[in-house]
Amino acid sequence: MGLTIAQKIIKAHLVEGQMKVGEEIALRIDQTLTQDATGTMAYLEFETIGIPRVKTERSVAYIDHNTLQCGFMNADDHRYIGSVAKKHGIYFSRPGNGICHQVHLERFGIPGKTLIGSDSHTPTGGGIGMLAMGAGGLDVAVAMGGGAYYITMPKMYKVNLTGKLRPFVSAKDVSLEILRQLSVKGGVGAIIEWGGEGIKTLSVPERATITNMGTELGATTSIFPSDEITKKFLEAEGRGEDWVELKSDEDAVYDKIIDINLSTLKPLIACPHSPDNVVTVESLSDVKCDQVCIGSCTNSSLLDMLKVAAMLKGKTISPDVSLSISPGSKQVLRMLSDCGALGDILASGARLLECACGPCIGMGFSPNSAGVSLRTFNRNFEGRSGTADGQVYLVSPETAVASALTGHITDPTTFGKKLSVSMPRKFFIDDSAIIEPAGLEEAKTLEVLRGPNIKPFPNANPVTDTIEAECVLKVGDNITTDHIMPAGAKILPYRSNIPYLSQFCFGVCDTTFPERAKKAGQSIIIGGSNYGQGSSREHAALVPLYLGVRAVIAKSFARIHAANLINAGIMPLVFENEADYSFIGQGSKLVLEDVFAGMDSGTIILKDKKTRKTYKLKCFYTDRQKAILKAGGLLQFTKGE
Ligand code: MIC
Ligand code: SF4
Repeated sequence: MGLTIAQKIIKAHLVEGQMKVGEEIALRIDQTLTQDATGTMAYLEFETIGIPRVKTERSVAYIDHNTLQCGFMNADDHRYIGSVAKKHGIYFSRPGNGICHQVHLERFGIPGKTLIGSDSHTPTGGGIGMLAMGAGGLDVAVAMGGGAYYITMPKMYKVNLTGKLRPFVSAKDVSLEILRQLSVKGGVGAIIEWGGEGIKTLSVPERATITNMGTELGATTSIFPSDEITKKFLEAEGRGEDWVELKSDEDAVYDKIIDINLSTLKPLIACPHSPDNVVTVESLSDVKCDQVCIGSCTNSSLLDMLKVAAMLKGKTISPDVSLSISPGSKQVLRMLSDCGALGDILASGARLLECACGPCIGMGFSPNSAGVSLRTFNRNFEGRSGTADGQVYLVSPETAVASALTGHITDPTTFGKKLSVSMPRKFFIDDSAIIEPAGLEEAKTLEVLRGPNIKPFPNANPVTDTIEAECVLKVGDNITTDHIMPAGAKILPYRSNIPYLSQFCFGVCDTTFPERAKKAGQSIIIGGSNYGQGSSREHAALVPLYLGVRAVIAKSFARIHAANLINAGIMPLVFENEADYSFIGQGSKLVLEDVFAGMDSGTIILKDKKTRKTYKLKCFYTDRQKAILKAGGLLQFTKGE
């Protein structure tokens, strides 16, 4: 039987397990990336593991999420990451150099290699044929130390593209179409391979937009073949020698095949507050916009920005709209500036922001109260923009510009004549903001610089055979890590300070949660389906751990968050009978009985002390995961090995 592209890469990197869907497999990791918001924690964990030099082929530390440096906290954390990187063999991409996924694609990504990153949009690398996955910081720390990365062997889905996108319909619309079809849960447990004749019409940045948003489907990752188009892209980056061809076998078998005809797609838009809440742009043409933001790791490539500039050229944006542009990297900004396109953007009345995540993670540019914000980003979860009642819609750069010009949501296909924008044959290469690690001898003499913002980790809490705890919070379906541990300008500077962060835990759902959890001592959270979707931030597990959460019982979990809970020593448990969800209320006093035997049998019994009713909970822990939970988390487990 033939293999898919992902199966081929998995096979070449398999260090443990069998490639059978649903079984745990361990992979050798070639490359890692971190960003600042998850990076401090990941490097503190790496230091605790105590390996002097990274064992990967390439590890890169990016600073892109929080570059504002308001106060010492952020600046100290950046200095810490820079110094730890230099000492331990990690490349350091300085603040301003760009968004990790964009820069990694440009300067470091290699087809056929495995990459894990402490950021959920790491699958962007699938645009050049990498097996690139988002992971918790601790998993990245272990991989930097040469340890394997454990995942459940995914199913294989294939999307067959035919036809060609019409003018003003773009790769983002392809992402929104697949989200419309599959929903934010549709990719869970699967790797999505993109193929068919239609992919020949898509450049690397367009492919990367699509793999980037595969994250919103809950997929383990997404991948394109590495073909002539990939080769040209790498050559244009001066890295032609990194190219290898990658394609699936003719007789590869897929668990699901989806057909999309690019020629029939219309501009689409995801309405508040979920990326799968998708309708056509034309159906919302009477909605006024207050703000438009163009950028993020989804849509900040040079190609995107050149299209934006071409549409804005000679025009002025609506006086009622505030437009921000964040190019994805210094390379993009420099090339925009050199060819004059930046001038066209600025002359339209747009504001230029730094080459960073910026508004995407609520670092400024929050909309006005109840304001309508159109964003070329990948997430529109409630409150993420920094404005609690902000109405965020996700769109393509083309729809964003058309709407910024008219002041209301506008289908860009009504815009007029076709744009003539193409990829350059050579990119401008300037790696001056990437600092190489020190050599072995120098590294020994270097000191790691720590600021007072770095506070100790929460104490490990090994799983015990009986756990008595109160249900302190009950939430519904699709709870995101932005609900559990919000980000934004006020909170992000404290990503190295779990006690401080804890005051904001679940703030979007219930501001009284932190106090109640502390008072309860030990607690349990009840969730609906797809609990913990969204980001890879391990803070969404470490902070609940700090507040005394021992288990989360849900209808189902998102992949990275379930792994982060186990890594933190918190048990993710699933209702055997989903209907039981409705019988447990906030305030219930609960007992998990015979936990160790239950971990082995796969069923743990939950008892409600008041009603004396019992419920069956499923747990699918591997031996390794059981050992991690009994050790009180992956860090303790790894140190004790
Ligand atoms: C996000 O887009 O939600 C983030 C911010 O990039 C996160 C990482 C984080 O919370 O630091 C992600 O996607 O993993
Ligand atoms: Fe940054 Fe937004 Fe991409 Fe996350 S989704 S990496 S915050 S640009």
